[in-house]
Amino acid sequence: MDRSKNLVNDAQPRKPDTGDINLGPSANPNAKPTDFDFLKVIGKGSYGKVLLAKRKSDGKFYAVKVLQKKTILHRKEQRHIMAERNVLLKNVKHPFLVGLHYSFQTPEKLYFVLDYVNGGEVFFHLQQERSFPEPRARFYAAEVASAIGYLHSLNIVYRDLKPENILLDSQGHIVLTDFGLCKEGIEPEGTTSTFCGTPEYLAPEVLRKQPYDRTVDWWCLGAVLYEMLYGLPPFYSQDVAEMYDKILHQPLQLRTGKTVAACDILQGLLQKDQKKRLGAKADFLEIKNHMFFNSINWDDLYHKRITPPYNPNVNGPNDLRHFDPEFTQEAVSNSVGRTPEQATSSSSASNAFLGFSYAATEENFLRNC
Ligand code: ISQ
Repeated sequence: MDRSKNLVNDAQPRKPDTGDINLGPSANPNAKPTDFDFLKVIGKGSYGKVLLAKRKSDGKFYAVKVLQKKTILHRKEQRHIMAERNVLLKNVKHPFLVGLHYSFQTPEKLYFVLDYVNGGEVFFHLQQERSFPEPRARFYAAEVASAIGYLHSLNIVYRDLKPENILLDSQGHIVLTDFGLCKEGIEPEGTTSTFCGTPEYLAPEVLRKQPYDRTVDWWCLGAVLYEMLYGLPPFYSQDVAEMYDKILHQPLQLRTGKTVAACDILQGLLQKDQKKRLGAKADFLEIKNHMFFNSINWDDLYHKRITPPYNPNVNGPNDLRHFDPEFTQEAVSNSVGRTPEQATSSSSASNAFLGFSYAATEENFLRNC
C-alpha cells in the first residue's frame, strides 16, 4: 500500500537527514574545497578561520570563511534558524560590507567565498599613527554608519562591531566583515550571548545580558570613533573586570583637543541608557543629521565619490603588507603539507613573506581550528 496517499494535505514527506544546511541563494552545489589553493590564514574568530585562497580555474583570489558544522549545529531546528537569521544568507549588498560570491559545504564544514580585501584593518593603521585627525576619523565613521544604517533597514543588528571587523579595501574605503557569523543560530554552543571575542566595545546592556536592539550598534560606532580620535577604546583598562565596571558605571570622560561636534556625537553615541542614546528615535537619520557629519554628502559617500583620506598602496591581491603577521605566519607554522625545502628550513615562519611558493590543502590549514 502507498502510505503517502494517507498523508494529510499539508504534511511533507520527511527528507533523509543528510546533515546539509540550507545555504540559501548563495549556495553553489558544484563548488568544492579542491577548487581552491589555500594560501594564508588572514582572519580568525570563535567561528573558525578566514583563509586567503586562489581559485584554480581562473587564478582569482578570495577570502574563504570556513565554519565547522559541529560547532554551530547542535539541534535540528538551528538549521532553520540559521537560514532565517544568518545575514550572509540574505540578499545583503552594500558598498561597505564584504561581498559574498557563493557558498558551499562538505559533511563537516561550511565555506563562504568572500571578496578578498587587502588594505588592512583600520586599527592596524591606527596603531601605526596612534590616533587619526578628525576628518579621517569622520570619513571612516561615516562609511561604517552607512553600512550599519543599511543593515538596520533590513532588520539586521550587527551587534559585535569590533576593530578586527573593520577593514580597508585597496582604495582606502571601509569594508565590514563578519556580520551574521557569530550571532543567534550560529553561535557555538556554550558561548554566552555577551562574549564573542574582544570585549572593548560591549554596550552596557549587552554586558548586563539585558535585551538589546539596534541602538547597540550606535554604541559600537561611538566606541570605534572614540578609539580613532583618542587611540584607545572608551572606558579602557588592562584589567577586563575594571573595564566592564567602567563601561557600566563610569561617566564618559573626554579629554580636550577635540571639536564640540566630536565631543557631542561621542556623548550621544556612548550614552549608557539605550533609550537616550543617539539613534534611539530615528536610527541612522539621527546620526546622519548630527553636526559632526555636516561636511559629509551621504549620497556621494555611498557612491564612493569621496576620495579616501588614506591610500593603502597595495600592489594587487598578493600584497599582504597590511595584515598582522600573527595571522599570515600561522598558516605556514600550522601546515603539515610543506615542500621539502620548507621542511628543512630553520625559519618556516619567515617563509610566509617570501611569496606563495607552495599551496597547502584546506585540511592542513584547518587542522588546529
Ligand atoms: C576579506 N578579506 C580579508 C580579510 C577578511 C576577514 C574576514 C572576512 C573577510 C575578509
